[in-house]
Amino acid sequence: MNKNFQKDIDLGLSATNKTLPSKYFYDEIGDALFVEIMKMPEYYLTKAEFDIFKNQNQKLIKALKLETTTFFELVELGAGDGTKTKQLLKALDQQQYNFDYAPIDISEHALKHLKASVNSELPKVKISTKQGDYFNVLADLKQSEDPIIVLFLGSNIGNLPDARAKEFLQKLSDNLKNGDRVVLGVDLIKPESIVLPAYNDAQGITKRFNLNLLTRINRELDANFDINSFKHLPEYTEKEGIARSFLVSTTKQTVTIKNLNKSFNFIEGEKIHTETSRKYNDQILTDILGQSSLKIIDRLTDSQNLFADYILEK
Ligand code: AVJ
Repeated sequence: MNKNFQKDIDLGLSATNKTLPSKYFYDEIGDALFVEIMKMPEYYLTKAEFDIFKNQNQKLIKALKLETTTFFELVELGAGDGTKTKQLLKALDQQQYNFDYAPIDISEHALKHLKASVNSELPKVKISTKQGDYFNVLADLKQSEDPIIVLFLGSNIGNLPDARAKEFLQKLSDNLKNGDRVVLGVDLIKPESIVLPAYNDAQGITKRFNLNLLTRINRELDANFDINSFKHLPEYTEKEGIARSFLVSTTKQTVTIKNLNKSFNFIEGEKIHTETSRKYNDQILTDILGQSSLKIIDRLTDSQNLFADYILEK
């Protein structure tokens, strides 16, 4: 784990255009900051998708054609705290659907929490948490005859460049049977005046989230990044539909990472690309689905048309 971290940081900072993988935001502090991000007034994504799961769960159940099943496996990739999903679970439970809820996460801690909260709030729902790699777990589930419904929410796919998102969906499709369905939550392309504040909030929480990556490198790789000489810079154009976050060196400086036995030079104004958050429309998603056998069969949006949950079928 730490070896991969070391290697990825070295690779990213050695590149001509410096970059660091966004997956490393999520240490204990990063997890807590992301919870704060989801509560920020500017961060519309979570609220919009919650609106869909709270107010349109009947439509969602219809779109997923669940009435025709006697039993299904409801698998969630990267479930987090399950706030949105619990709205759907509640509706399914009230209507006496027969299903297993199987959240998959790499964090044992997150799964333990989720299990406890589902058990107490929805005691009749059968939950079997699975820790590990998404695709290994899906490959196991595929062995059974039961239909699988996969939830991949929160526009988490947006962190992947299009080519990688394509590979991800292809791999997901490979691990499903014909007729299995996917709920893919994505943020929609919209004006800069709405997107940019979501990544540049007034309280500076996103700035702390971004800078925490350097704090983490300092701690885990014995480095000496001066947090005060880097600033948070988000960018977005509606034409491209991709938000990007950078850390910008405000001065000419050298940073030493002892665990790598290396120093990295920064010129004044030099950027480190730390995150890509892609926004979608039908065309872009269709292109990304490409040759995979997943087809769009429906699409639900929140009342303000900010966010979409696409229903895909293999
Ligand atoms: C969890 C990947 C969907 O890209 O909007 C929030 C992460 N980064 N603020 C996003 C994030 C900065 C978020 N995703």
